[in-house]
Amino acid sequence: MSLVDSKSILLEAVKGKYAVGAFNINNMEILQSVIDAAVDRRSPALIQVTEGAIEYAGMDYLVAMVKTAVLKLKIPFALHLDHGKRLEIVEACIKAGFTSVMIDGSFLPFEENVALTRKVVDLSRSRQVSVEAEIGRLMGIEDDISVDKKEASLTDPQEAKRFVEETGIDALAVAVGTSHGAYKFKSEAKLDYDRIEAIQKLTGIPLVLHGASSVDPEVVNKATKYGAELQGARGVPPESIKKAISKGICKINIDTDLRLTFTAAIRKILAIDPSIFDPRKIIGPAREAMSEIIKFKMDLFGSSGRVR
Ligand code: PH4
Ligand code: ZN
Repeated sequence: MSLVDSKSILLEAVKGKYAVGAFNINNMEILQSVIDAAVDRRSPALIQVTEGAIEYAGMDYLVAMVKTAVLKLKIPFALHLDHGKRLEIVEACIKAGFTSVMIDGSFLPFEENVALTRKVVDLSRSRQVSVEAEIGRLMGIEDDISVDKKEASLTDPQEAKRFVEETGIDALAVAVGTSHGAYKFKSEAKLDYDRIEAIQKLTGIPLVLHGASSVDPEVVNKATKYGAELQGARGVPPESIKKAISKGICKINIDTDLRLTFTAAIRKILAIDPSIFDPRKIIGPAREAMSEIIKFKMDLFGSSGRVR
C-alpha cells in the first residue's frame, strides 16, 4: 500500500492506548530493519528522516527506497520529516512525497513558533500531510539544574494548550525530561509524568516523546567490549517508556538505540573475524540486530499485532 499520513496512525494508537515507534533511517539497511520488524510484528510504524539524513543519503534515494519498500505491504507506514527547522525543507519534503512533517520552532519565542507552525499547517492541510510541532526544550532534568531552569525548559501545559489551539497541529512533541543521544541522565532516569498527563488533558492531541532511546546496558557493554568508548551512557528504561505511554505519549522517537546496536554488531563482527571484508557480511548482521531491537520496541510500545 502507499504511505499514509501519521495522523491516522496516531489516532488509532490513542484509541487503542498504545504508542507507535518513529524510527530514524539514514540508509537502506536501517530502513530494511524497520520494514522487517513491522512486517514480523504486524505493527504500524513511522519512518523518519532528519535534514542530516537527507544531506547524507539524498532526498531522491531516501524517498524512492521508502516508497519501494512499502508498496507491496499491507502495513500502514508514514514517511515523516523529523526536526524540520525551515519552511523550505518542509516544502521540499511535501513535494517529494512525505506524508508527515515536523516543524521544530522550539528554539523560537512562542509567538514566532506559532507563526512558523501555522504556515506549515496551512501548507500541509490540502495535501493530506500531518504536522507535528514542539514547544519546550529537550534537556534532562538533572538534580544540579535549578528549578527555574527546569521549568523554563519543560513544556508548560497551559502554553501547550494555547499552542495547539492557535496552530491546529496534529501531534505535539513535549519536553518532559528526555534528551537526544546516548547520555540522557547522570543517574536514574527522571521523566515528568504528571506533566505528560496535564498536557494530554489540556490539548487532547497525540503527544510525542523525543529522545526516548533506552541505551540498553547490554548493547553498550557489547560495543565497549569490542572497543567503543561509551562511559556514562544512559537512557530511558523500558518501564519508564511504558509509564509515559500510560500517561498519553503515543509517538516514540528512536534513533540512538539503532545507532548503538549497529555499532556494537559491526565492532563485534570485525573483531571476531579479521579476515572479513565483504560489506554484506559486515552490515548484514547489524541489519538483523537492529530489526530485533525494533521488534522489542514494538512489543514494548504495544503496537505489535495491531494490523489485522
Ligand atoms: N530524534 C532523532 C534526531 C536525530 O540530526 P540527526 O539525524 O542526528 O538527529 O528526533 C530523536 O528524538 C531520537 O531520540 P534518541 O536519541 O533518544 O534515539
Ligand atoms: Zn528528536
